Amino acid sequence: MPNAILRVNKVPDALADLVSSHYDLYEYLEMGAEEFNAIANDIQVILASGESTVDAVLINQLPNLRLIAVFGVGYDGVDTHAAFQQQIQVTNTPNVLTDDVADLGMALMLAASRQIFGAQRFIENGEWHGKPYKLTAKVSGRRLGIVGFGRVGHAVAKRAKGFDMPVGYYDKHPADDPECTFFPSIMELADNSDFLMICASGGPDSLKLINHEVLAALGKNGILINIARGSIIDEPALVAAIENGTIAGAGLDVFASEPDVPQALLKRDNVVLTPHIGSATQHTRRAMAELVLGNITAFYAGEPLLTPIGK
Ligand code: 8YV
Repeated sequence: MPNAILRVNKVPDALADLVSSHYDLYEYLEMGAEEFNAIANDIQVILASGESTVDAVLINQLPNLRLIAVFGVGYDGVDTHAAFQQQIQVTNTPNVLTDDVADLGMALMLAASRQIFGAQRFIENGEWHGKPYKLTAKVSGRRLGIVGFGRVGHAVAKRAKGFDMPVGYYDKHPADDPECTFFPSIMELADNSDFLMICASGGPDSLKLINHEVLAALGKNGILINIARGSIIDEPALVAAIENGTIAGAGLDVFASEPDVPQALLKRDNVVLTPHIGSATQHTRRAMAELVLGNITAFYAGEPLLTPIGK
């Protein structure tokens, strides 16, 4: 059986080039049904990204599939239940991107609260000649609430301590971290936070966790930051909260239906938007690519995978 790999979407070309120099790489999105059927039996590995959908329908069309290698830490698009049922392993790229994602979280928090982009537009529009920029909201020393206290959540908390911010968090279980306060519900966390930063995993368990009630609890001085998945926020509720002043602002790297961003969020001084760039530095994307290739190499060598997802 040849070493055939199916790229389902969005994995960087540099990684695809590396992979195709060692293995036969097929482009799922560029294939017609006839071509797909002709190679379906040869595919042992799927190469996916954090945003890819690898559902049971695709998995069940590939009888010799043994590995789904995800370029990203989030694997909410992969039907892991269907994969594990067929003895298919799944790998992701944890750790190597934690710093970048946490850095972006801090950048969004600072930029939204201090209105960095609004202030830049103010200069660019020539408005500084008439009046000073409006006063904004302080970051240092104010309360940060983190939703999802995993690797990225901890990295954000570590950075926030440098800003003298009291840190609270919500997760399924309290963590062993006496410097951060556990809140048993998101409502309580939101009620006790000036900034609410979403660092949780995507998927059905976190779907629309941040709804109208949570935004109301965050309140008119609160700022919401999302560096995780758009699915975690009820986006229409967020748009309404921004339009009505229910919250003070937002910093968003992820959206419910990327690359579409609600029109109502654009061009506001209190809303900072980035196009899902949490892990998108040259350094980290190289490390992620090496990890993906390492997992694929280990798979074909019959060795233990570097970063398998537990069943
Ligand atoms: C994407 C991500 O995987 O790690 C994740 O979960 O969302 C990102 O790093 C990346 O954009 C590649 O498509």
